[in-house]
Amino acid sequence: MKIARITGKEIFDSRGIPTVMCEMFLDDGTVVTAEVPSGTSKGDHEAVELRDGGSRLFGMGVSKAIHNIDHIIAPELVGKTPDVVIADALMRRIDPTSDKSILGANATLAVSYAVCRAQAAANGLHLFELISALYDTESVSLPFPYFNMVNGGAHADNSFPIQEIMIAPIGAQNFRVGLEAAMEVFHEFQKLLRSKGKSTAVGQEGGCAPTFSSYTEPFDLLTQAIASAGHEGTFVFGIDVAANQLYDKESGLYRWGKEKVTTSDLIGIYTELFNKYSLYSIEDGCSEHDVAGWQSLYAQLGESTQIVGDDLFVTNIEAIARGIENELAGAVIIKPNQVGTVTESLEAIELCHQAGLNPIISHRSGETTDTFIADLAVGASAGQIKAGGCSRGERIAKYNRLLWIEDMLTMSALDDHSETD
Ligand code: 2PG
Ligand code: MG
Repeated sequence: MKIARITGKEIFDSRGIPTVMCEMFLDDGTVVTAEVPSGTSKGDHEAVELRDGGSRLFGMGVSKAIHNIDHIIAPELVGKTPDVVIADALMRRIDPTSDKSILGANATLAVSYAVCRAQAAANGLHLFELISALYDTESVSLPFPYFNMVNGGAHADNSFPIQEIMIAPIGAQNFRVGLEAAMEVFHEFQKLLRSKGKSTAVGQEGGCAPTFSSYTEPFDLLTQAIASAGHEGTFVFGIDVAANQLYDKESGLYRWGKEKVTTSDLIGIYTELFNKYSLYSIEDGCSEHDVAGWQSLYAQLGESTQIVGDDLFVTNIEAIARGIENELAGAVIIKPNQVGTVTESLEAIELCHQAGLNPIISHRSGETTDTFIADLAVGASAGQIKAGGCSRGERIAKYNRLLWIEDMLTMSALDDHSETD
């Protein structure tokens, strides 16, 4: 099967901001599509999202990226067999910059995702099976999920300093059971907020975003909601502080509510949260510009809790390698749009696995209903995923895809079992 036509399209993400879609036609009539996400709180060294500038759509249009798909990338791929390793290598040759600033990572990732789907279709594989073959995994597994319950920081207007409070079903025996329990907690949490006269409106990632009286209040309310849902002992907490957003490079201080705090004050807050609640994972606890802060955070809490780098690493293998060398973190957020191709995302996952770091596949705050990351998490057996809250279609789409994959894997395990009986 060969690629017959590729077109880029400007669509909108879950925030109402333009993003890129790629439509790919194969010569047997198969059509696949792919849509890319976009972040609100970004690392300084993420690959470039090409935007038009000017006044249309506040300068956020992506027609330049679409032009690059239609007129630069498509002519090179049309007539060829869909092969993501070859396609990604070709795009990296056309744009050898370290940040994809020529083609735009929004253009390259849309094509990279679409080529994967086309290659899977051409070979009669599910997307996660293709990714598993590319990554050479011996067996695939469902990821351990982090469900976003509270949105703050740049993802909401509630002045809550922590961008995300997540709950993770450590006691669930499979993905479906964990998701069901999280849904029950979410509804109990909304009920509780309502009873306290607080808003149940959600932020960008589907977690609630009311005003809280202290930084510990949401943890107390969530603990109560977990108990009312009958799931005591099932969940641990994860947070993404997205501390880049709180950091002042001049003073070296962090904004924490109305206060300004030092790195060691901040680590003190995390230690308090760790001691009081089951804080299992802390993402971007320090700014990427506070490397000494990362070192002391990891040295102080790295043994007892998962210290995760997102803006610090931006899915870039050189940055991850520096993190390993300098002992900055024990886990790495993997966001394909931070690097711009599936191949580079898999390289980053591989480096983590080799070095004993935990890769965590992640959505962005600006999402579409594209579910590629669900297949990526399973196919590369990444181990963990964060894909948003228990509301908003673009978040639930990923969880529904994971439910579907789990069912497929269960059915095929049952089939294998009955064949050997
Ligand atoms: C993050 C992400 C996703 P954004 O910081 O981890 O939760 O947010 O896409 O805004 O960077
Ligand atoms: Mg983050």
